Amino acid sequence: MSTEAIHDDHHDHKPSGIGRWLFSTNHKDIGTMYLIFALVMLFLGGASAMMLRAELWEPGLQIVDPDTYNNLLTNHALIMVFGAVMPAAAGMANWMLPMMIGAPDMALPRLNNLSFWLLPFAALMLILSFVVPHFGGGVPINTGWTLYPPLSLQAGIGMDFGIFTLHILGISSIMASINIVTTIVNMRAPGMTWFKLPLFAWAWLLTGLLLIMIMPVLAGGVTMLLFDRHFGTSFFDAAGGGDPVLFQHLFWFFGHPEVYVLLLPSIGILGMVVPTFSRKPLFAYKPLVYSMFFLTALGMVVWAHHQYTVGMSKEVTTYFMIGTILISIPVGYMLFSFIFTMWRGSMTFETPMLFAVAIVLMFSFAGVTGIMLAVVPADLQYHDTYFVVAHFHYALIPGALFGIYAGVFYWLPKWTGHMYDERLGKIFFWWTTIAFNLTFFVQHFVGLAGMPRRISDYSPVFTDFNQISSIGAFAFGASHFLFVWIIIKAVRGGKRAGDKPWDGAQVGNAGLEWALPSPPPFHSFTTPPVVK
Ligand code: CU1
Repeated sequence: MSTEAIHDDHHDHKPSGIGRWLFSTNHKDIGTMYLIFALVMLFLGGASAMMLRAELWEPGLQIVDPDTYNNLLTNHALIMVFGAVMPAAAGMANWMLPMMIGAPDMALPRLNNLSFWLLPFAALMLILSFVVPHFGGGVPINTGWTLYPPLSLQAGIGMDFGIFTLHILGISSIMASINIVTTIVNMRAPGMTWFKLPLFAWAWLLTGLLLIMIMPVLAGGVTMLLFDRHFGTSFFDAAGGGDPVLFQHLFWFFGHPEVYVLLLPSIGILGMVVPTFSRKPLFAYKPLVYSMFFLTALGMVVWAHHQYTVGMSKEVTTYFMIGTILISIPVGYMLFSFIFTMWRGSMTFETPMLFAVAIVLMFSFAGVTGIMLAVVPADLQYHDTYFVVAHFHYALIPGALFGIYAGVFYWLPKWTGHMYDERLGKIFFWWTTIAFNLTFFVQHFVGLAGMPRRISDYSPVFTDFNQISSIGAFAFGASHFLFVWIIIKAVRGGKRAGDKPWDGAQVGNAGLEWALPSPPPFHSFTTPPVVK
């Protein structure tokens, strides 16, 4: 089908009212729905985190029992990973990718609709998994997002709802990934060769491929869990000759690359934001793309660094240790690439750039604690302590969430046609950044001092630091009302955004706001460049 034909097809079919959204095959509408869904889930996941931090305000149990605490903790993780970060990144992919590569829409628009509309059902299932145990459904999901047996074999019916939630999410992610990969491979405008792709497109190509490789493994793992629970198998049940450690391998074969699924789209966003606000092309674009490939490939083969304590052989743990430490090479490369892009640039510090600079600093810090955790004898000490919690929140909040915020502020003018309130944006940046550091920095210390994670109570010696952490968390949560207000304000009005809202310099024929070594494609928002 030619490009024109696809175009016509879309103009023929234009439902109005609620139908516009229910039956939408338009990448911008679906992108908007993904982003709104992600925002709602961010508040739900945030609310569970607030309850955890309230419970941890002082020693002793105040507001929830231990099982409910662990259920909230599981929900917090699942909602943030699958409900907030992934859909937000998918929403940005939907909005921006077709325009970046010069395509009229996504390659598979109807599949796109289905990928999105599965999500509300997954969310409903997850909410049911939380509610049902309180109506005689047995023990809730008290395992954390890792769902390790034997605990997950003993939980009540809530666990089955949780497993179905993951099945639906998995189907949705795989379909969305197939769509994104197909779009990037097949729908590029003439002249948009591989090494002219914006970094965001590269990031999503690799993210999509990763998801296609890992989601089926998680689906298989939780299906085996379901069979152990109801159909008399014993894959993971030692009493029947099974092995619970097998589940850990299956889970982390998915789980470690999943971290990169969360990080890569945000790295792609940095690849757009940093050149624009430095008014220089991306430093070493090609090696940066290669290092993303290296990161993706290496990320597939280091999973067992999450399970050093289960008694694997010395040779195996050494392999996983060395593999994990090697990952600091591509990650370090990316960060230096962004630093050298900024180097001697005409930098300005609007909200997206503030987030970008903060990400480079705070994510590097997570890299350092990551190397500490990769070292086997050290990890045996840190395992299951708050040090791990502090580490991955420094990786994921700057690395994934702040990257998404950078993207939201960067593209809000293109999405809404209005400039957001820059003053409020800057307040939001400083508020979240300070609150985030307040919450998680101290957790390194309680962790090193031995405070275990995933436990609703703690020794009184940890009270002070936990209260600092809770104050930070409440401030972090509260800052998001400002975030929503900034977005609402920009949607409703404000200064009109021009073709190039950020005054990104023109380098040759390339607008830096697309951070391309090539001209922006014709389907973009920007005025088409002069064709030679
Ligand atoms: Cu990992």
